[in-house]
Amino acid sequence: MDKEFFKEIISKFDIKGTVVDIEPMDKGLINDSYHVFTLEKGMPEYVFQHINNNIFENVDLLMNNIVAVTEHIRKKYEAKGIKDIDRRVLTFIPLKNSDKYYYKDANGKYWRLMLFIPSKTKSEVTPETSFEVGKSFGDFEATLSDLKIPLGESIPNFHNMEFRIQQLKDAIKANKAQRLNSVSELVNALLEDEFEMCKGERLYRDGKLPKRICHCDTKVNNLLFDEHDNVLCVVDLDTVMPNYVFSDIGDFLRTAANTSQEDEPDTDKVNFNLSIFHSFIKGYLQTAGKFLLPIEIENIPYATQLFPYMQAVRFLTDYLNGDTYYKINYPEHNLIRTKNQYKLYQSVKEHQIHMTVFIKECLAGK
Ligand code: GN1
Ligand code: MG
Repeated sequence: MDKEFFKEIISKFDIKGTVVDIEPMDKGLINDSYHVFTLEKGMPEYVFQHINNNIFENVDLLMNNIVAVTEHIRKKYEAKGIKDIDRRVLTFIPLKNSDKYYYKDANGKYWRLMLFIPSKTKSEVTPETSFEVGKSFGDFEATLSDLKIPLGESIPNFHNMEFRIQQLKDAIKANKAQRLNSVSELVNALLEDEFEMCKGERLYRDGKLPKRICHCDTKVNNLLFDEHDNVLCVVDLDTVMPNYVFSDIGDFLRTAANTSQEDEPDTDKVNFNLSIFHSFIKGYLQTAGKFLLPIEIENIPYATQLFPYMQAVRFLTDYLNGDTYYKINYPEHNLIRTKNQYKLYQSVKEHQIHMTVFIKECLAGK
């Protein structure tokens, strides 16, 4: 980390106070983040981030999305008289004398700056926290449901299952890393369920399923909590884009309701945790239930299956391509992840009827 270089870039932004120190923050696999300290008491601290434009290719679109979203949330909170707004929504800092919210350096790297929010994060959930998380992500969608500015897709086709299947098929055809032989069984098993899992895209084409503004990376570590463990703020807004609500339901449960980590090699340890499902869905329906259509609610069990399935397809695609997208710690890492997610997918499948009954009971207020 070149502090002097960073200071130079930070000085392009419209900051208050004098930068005294910059420390790396350990959050995020995709963007690198740094905590910026200022000299004067009472001046804000900042988070300085390098935006990974290999993944987010259109930084202009990305930052327009984020600014539209945060300004909308801020206005609604102000109208509601919510206090402490600077801790409840991210505040991005523009460049000096400009309406641009990112800086492109001479090497073509992109940077942004936002206010630092003193808070806690969590990497694990309990049924209690899952309920709060469900409420928060449902509320996030509800708050953005009347945003008039159209958002772009910061990663085109990010959660489009048909597109992800096509990428897998392309990877199979190219067999770049010469690994196809060793995974043919897994490939066949995944492709067997392709039609069923692409249901969302068909419902959308038939005009039955809407796209709404979703977070699309609903992990518990993308929420900030206050000192009393109440949710303060939804962060990591890079993937906020129009999508099916399935994304926000499915990706949370994929990560939080797995009884192990997504790269646990022993698949016997991988199971679907129903109590996390129950509490998340209860919380989510409390805030999102107001605007969801019956078709979205009916398909919550499908959404819950879809995400481990999609993730297995994405990990396997990367494995076949020679590990170019996800960071790996050892050669078979993506294969281990694929097997893990496939096992989770199977475990979720076993609970389909239970999930459907639970949702009905929830709506009936039981
Ligand atoms: C990536 O970096 P992280 O963990 O927030 C990926 C997600 C995957 C996840 C799998 C932009 O997210 O979609 O579900 O890895 N994000 C992007 O661990 O591709
Ligand atoms: Mg993320």
